[in-house]
Amino acid sequence: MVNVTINGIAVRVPEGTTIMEAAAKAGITIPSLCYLKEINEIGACRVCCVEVEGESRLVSSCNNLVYEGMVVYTNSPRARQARRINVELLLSQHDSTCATCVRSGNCKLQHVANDLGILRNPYPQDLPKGLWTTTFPLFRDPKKCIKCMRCVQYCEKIQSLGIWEMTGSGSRATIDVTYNRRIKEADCALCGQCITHCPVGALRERDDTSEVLDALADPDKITVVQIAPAVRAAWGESLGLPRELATVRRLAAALRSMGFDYIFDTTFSADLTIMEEAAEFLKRFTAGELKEYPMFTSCCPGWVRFLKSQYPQLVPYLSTAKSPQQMFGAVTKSYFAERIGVPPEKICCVSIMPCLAKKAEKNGHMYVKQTDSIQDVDIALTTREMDRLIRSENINVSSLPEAEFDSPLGVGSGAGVIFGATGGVMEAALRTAYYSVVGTNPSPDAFRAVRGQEGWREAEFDMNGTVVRCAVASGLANARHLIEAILAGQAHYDFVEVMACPGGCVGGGGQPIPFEQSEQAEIRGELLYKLDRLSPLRYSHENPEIKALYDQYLGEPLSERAEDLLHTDHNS
Ligand code: HC1
Ligand code: SF4
Repeated sequence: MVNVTINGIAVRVPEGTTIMEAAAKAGITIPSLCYLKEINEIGACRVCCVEVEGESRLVSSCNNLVYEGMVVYTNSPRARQARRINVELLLSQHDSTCATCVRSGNCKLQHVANDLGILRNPYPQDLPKGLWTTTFPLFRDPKKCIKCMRCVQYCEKIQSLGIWEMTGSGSRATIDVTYNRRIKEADCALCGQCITHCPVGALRERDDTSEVLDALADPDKITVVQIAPAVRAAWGESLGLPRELATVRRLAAALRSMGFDYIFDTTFSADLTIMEEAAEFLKRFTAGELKEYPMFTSCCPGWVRFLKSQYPQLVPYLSTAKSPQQMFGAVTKSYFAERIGVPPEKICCVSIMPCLAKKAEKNGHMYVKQTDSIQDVDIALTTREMDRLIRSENINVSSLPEAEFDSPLGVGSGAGVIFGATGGVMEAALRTAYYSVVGTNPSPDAFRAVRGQEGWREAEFDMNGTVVRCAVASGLANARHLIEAILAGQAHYDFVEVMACPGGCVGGGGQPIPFEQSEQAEIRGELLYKLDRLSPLRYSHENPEIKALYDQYLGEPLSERAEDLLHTDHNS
């Protein structure tokens, strides 16, 4: 332990503690812009600089460790002045048009500048030229970038893709796509994590909210909206709603007051995915097709993009099941369209997803029937875009009574809900696979060994004397480690779930951005597990609306019609 004094307060902290952490222990907050614990500790922004007695230069507090007897002043005149100048210089290269910025109110630079009382900048503005005009779902505004390096480090260290790098030098230094590529030519998985870790508005999703408003205003369109499992765990955060008020039924009420004709739950089609994916797994497993490599889940489009670009030789091992988002669209524009007696072209299918990659997934060879050209899903919004729509419509959500989902695509099981947390797809699939093999339900928590936050977990389960070896990974660097081990023959599995975002969809790149950047995935995931525990339905195969869909329309999992509507060819 070491003893230090910060602003006159004595603290005792373990060796290896940074000045910033020691200050926090003393109840003193040191502002910062670039710092991300264990990911970006480079002191690039110089906002966290402090004065240390006996040192001639100011030091950055995020990456300098305390030592015995250290005396620190976080707000000495020198430290305060340097912090202010550093922020003013950043502002001189930042397009501070806050009123039209998607991150206004949730921007660290805005916050720090305001806290420092910077009301006028003495330095002339010198903004970089060029604006990205692209339809790619990820959008970058160089005029807002503060070169903090968070996106560079996150994409490199946590997602192992290294899409961003620092280019240019001096005042012309900026962040751009590596190897001089354009973003759509790079191997970006569209996980969106660089957006959620950007402290300002330099990175954002393509905004598709006006398309939704157009569809809602079109009298010839029937608007059908689906809400993804993970959205219910986070949507209220950026609206300032307490968790007990931010229920999925209150969100359904908000969407209804916006004018959607039908409000459904992607949890329904998560159950459908389980029916198809569990059947596919058992078929491939018993046919001996998985002796060399396992079957991989296919519902996370960030992961599918990653596998296609990094390990194309493993694409045949992806489940052919479409994701719940796409299955929902396919069922809406076939079974449901027939039930309400309208042609599928009249339906506009909107999805609310915690994810950016869903915007690309819906455009990638995802047609209702494999032979036609009607897209399953028309518009995919992130949770953040949906929150913005709610705000722009001035909906006072907390005063809305909860609303029910519509039928027949509105009932989901607890197994479908946990899709949104890492390990949830595996657990849900095993509940149904076990039932198919053994003929009775397992305990709903029989497969809880796949839960948790470690980036790569494994478990073995016995099904009527047959051992099924499972692994779960979240975060693409973890997925890469797992795949390298499989390819090297060091790891052997039958069934593997991968989610691109750490913690699964609850931590998705389209979710509300927590102001302090403390990761929210674990807390949100716990909420989904609680909803599963409380659900009267814990098995996808017991969902009455799923049973009716098979009885009335699909026949059985992997039937010809199910293959046509619910499966895809990942090579097309
Ligand atoms: Fe996900 Fe999925 S779990 S991919 O995170 O399989 O986005 O929530 O909707 O499609 O169900 C996302 C979440 C989501 C799909 C499901
Ligand atoms: Fe990297 Fe994900 Fe950002 Fe793409 S979206 S650049 S993969 S962090």
